[in-house]
Amino acid sequence: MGLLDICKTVVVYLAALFPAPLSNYDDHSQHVLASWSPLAPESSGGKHYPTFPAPSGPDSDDDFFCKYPALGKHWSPCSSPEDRQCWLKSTDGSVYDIHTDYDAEWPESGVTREYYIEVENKTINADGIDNAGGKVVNGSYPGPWIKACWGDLIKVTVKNKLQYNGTTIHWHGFRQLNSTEMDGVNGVTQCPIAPHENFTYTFRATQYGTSWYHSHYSLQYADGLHGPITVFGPSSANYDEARDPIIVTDWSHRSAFEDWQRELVPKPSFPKMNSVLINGQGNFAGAFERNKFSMAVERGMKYLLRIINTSVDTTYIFSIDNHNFTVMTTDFVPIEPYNTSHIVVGIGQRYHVILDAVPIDNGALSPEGNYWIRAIAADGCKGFEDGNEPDERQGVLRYNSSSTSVPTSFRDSGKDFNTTCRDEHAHKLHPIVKWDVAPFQLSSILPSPESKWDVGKVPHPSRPSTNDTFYWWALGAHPLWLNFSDPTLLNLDSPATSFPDDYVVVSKNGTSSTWVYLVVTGPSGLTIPKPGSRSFFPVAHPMHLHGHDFALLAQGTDADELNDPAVVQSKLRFKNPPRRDVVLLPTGGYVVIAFKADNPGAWLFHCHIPWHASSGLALQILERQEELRGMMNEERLKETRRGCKKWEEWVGKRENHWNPGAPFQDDSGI
Ligand SMILES: *[C@@H]1O[C@H](CO)[C@@H](O)[C@H](O)[C@H]1NC(C)=O
Ligand SMILES: *[C@@H]1O[C@H](CO)[C@@H](O)[C@H](O)[C@H]1NC(C)=O
Ligand SMILES: *[C@@H]1O[C@H](CO)[C@@H](O)[C@H](O)[C@H]1NC(C)=O
Ligand SMILES: *[C@@H]1O[C@H](CO)[C@@H](O)[C@H](O)[C@H]1NC(C)=O
Ligand SMILES: *[C@@H]1O[C@H](CO)[C@@H](O)[C@H](O)[C@H]1NC(C)=O
Ligand SMILES: *[C@@H]1O[C@H](CO)[C@@H](O)[C@H](O)[C@H]1NC(C)=O
Ligand SMILES: *[C@@H]1O[C@H](CO)[C@@H](O)[C@H](O)[C@H]1NC(C)=O
Ligand SMILES: *[C@@H]1O[C@H](CO)[C@@H](O)[C@H](O)[C@H]1NC(C)=O
Ligand SMILES: *[C@@H]1O[C@H](CO)[C@@H](O)[C@H](O)[C@H]1NC(C)=O
Ligand SMILES: *[C@@H]1O[C@H](CO)[C@@H](O)[C@H](O)[C@H]1NC(C)=O
Ligand SMILES: *[C@@H]1O[C@H](CO)[C@@H](O)[C@H](O)[C@H]1NC(C)=O
Ligand SMILES: *[C@@H]1O[C@H](CO)[C@@H](O)[C@H](O)[C@H]1NC(C)=O
Ligand SMILES: [Cu+2]
Repeated sequence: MGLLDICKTVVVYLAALFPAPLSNYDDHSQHVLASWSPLAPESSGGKHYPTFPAPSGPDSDDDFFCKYPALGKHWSPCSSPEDRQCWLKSTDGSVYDIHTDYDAEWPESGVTREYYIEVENKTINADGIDNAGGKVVNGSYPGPWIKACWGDLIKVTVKNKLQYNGTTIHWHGFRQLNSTEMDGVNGVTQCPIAPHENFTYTFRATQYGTSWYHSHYSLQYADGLHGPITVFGPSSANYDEARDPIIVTDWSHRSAFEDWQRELVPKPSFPKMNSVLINGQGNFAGAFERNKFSMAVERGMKYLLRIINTSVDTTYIFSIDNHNFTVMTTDFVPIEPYNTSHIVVGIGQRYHVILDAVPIDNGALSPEGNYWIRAIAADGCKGFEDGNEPDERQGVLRYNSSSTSVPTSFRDSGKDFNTTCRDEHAHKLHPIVKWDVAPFQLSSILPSPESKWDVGKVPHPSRPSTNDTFYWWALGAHPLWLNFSDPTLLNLDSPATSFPDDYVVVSKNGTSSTWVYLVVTGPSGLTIPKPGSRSFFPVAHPMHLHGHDFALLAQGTDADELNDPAVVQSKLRFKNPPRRDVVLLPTGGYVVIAFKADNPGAWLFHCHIPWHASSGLALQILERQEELRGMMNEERLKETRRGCKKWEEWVGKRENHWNPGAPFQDDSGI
């Protein structure tokens, strides 16, 4: 096929795809910068470039297109139901596909996806009971779906309409390569956005897949302040049609700010959740049967499902009766596809799976063609009162979209179905773009307090409203406690050692090929706290690193194994280990992770259970401070400084006019 033919093909394709005038584009949710006009390539100097509908699914507005004006006419789209591995190909044989090393290259599209979102108070009734302390994005829970295509620049202006809280938005799992100031962590990369003010986040989608954005201000995300975000790109397995994200979460009827104080006293009064929701819908004690999430499918089709766990305190096992899935990503990392009947989704974790819409009972439909979609709270990782666990039957898969009947299907009772709290087994997770991690001797890093962290509880006598009977979670001796007004990124001239102990700054230098290794343990040890000493509790923690995917070298259920480093050494996987951005630290166990020092920045590493993060279970990696200081020139820090100025003005005013003298910050800040 000649060049001209390809151009013609693209034009014909375009004509077929753009029946309506392009002004449709300029809708409320997204604006594509109009330096070019996709509908009229001829009128813009005969410039052609790949334009094609994103696999966004029938449930949402289906006029979202990926466009690559910067690539030009030699490129064409190559994703089809028969080949989802391909994304873009050029006449000279180059491709962007599932094998592209997205750490190093991505298609720079030349497109900026602009969004504007507002953060506000709202009473949320998700399951039949009001939560008056709700906080939401654009009035909806979960917030609007933010979309972009692989290589786009994403630009989101966030306006804070809360009366009494600052806010920030963190783009979970986005690497923020060369854009650490856009990571959205107050006290680390910025000051909180003051009430009535805004902040514009600009960053490139170098990875693709599904994630979520959420507030990193104190406990806000638990009150509803989050939403899904997808970067469209290739897939390791084929599907016919994509569906909207499926967001599974636990839910409480009270604001997390009310429950927070209960975390700071010993068991059993720690905060409990009330129900489970799929896409913001659930039913508490049968109150709201009609609200159940439902998904209609056509027999024989293959669907891409995007599953996100935005929980506060619960790991779920996701399954659909009589159906298996093909799993093809972990977080933002494409993997060799594997089949399973159920998937364990930890807090903050995401999976792209393919649902083959053929029930597996000899292929026969159940009489009504309806099957339960289950979100089972994992044994050992549920944030509910004992005996008060919500119904696991949280949604319905319907082969007949007009049917309203209640499924009578049963959970797969096969031997494989295991509801223990754990991650998906590492041996199943093989990234397509492989990393070979440089081997190292565990015995050489274990003694280093900068490399080995033991999750425990410590007294925190200097904090407001605490005394020695209150225990704070920490990765080391010091629970994290940030100063909202004084982010790390505005202190790069200070030596790493001069940061307050409360900032838990861990300095890592090197080059892009230097590996950083971290060992994190959750010893069981003492269960009865002793005043003045560190104590350990057997609790699982989903640990999340900002700024990087990490390789999971080992994950074990017994931290004592590390007493003999040789035992664990032999278990370390260096050749293409699983890779992701959230890992479950098993109860009483350990994880060994590694990442490349290829992204100078200040990156939080923390437990994703809000109560634990608020009480200090976090540290920050200050990666290549010298280069970072060079990168963060005044031009780049303009938005950061503007935000801090507004924040300080508001804090000053607030102290004069609202509850003067009260301690303002009630937790670590994150
Ligand atoms: C959020 O709401 C504002 C105000 O109504 C609107 O302008 C904006 O487009 C909305 N954003 C999204 C992503 O839907
Ligand atoms: C927002 O919620 C807080 C606490 O839940 C409440 O004190 C405040 O009045 C609310 N503000 C608005 C504007 O609704
Ligand atoms: C944030 O707002 C909540 C009410 O929704 C309040 O309880 C809390 O103290 C506020 N905290 C900060 C640090 O703004
Ligand atoms: C990092 O970003 C800045 C501006 O945002 C740009 O000038 C610089 O070239 C980038 N550096 C790299 C290594 O990409
Ligand atoms: C953001 O705030 C600035 C300064 O307060 C203001 O000039 C600008 O119009 C605001 N932008 C939006 C989108 O609200
Ligand atoms: C979400 O993550 C939490 C914590 O790891 C876990 O307990 C829960 O089962 C997960 N939910 C799903 C749907 O996987
Ligand atoms: C998964 O199951 C499907 C049938 O549902 C089959 O076509 C496919 O080959 C299987 N994939 C793997 C990786 O086993
Ligand atoms: C579904 O997956 C399970 C493994 O998790 C396997 O034992 C079973 O054979 C699969 N069923 C089909 C029809 O693929
Ligand atoms: C689908 O469900 C509707 C409502 O229950 C029913 O009237 C219709 O016959 C069903 N269609 C099929 C093909 O079973
Ligand atoms: C479930 O998985 C856990 C952890 O992997 C394992 O210890 C346990 O034996 C399994 N249970 C069954 C019934 O297979
Ligand atoms: C300290 O904790 C004890 C036990 O919970 C409580 O009785 C006491 O009032 C607390 N003191 C302060 C100053 O909070
Ligand atoms: C990393 O470099 C910074 C800046 O040069 C220095 O202050 C810090 O001590 C170094 N960190 C380590 C662990 O050597
Ligand atoms: Cu935790």
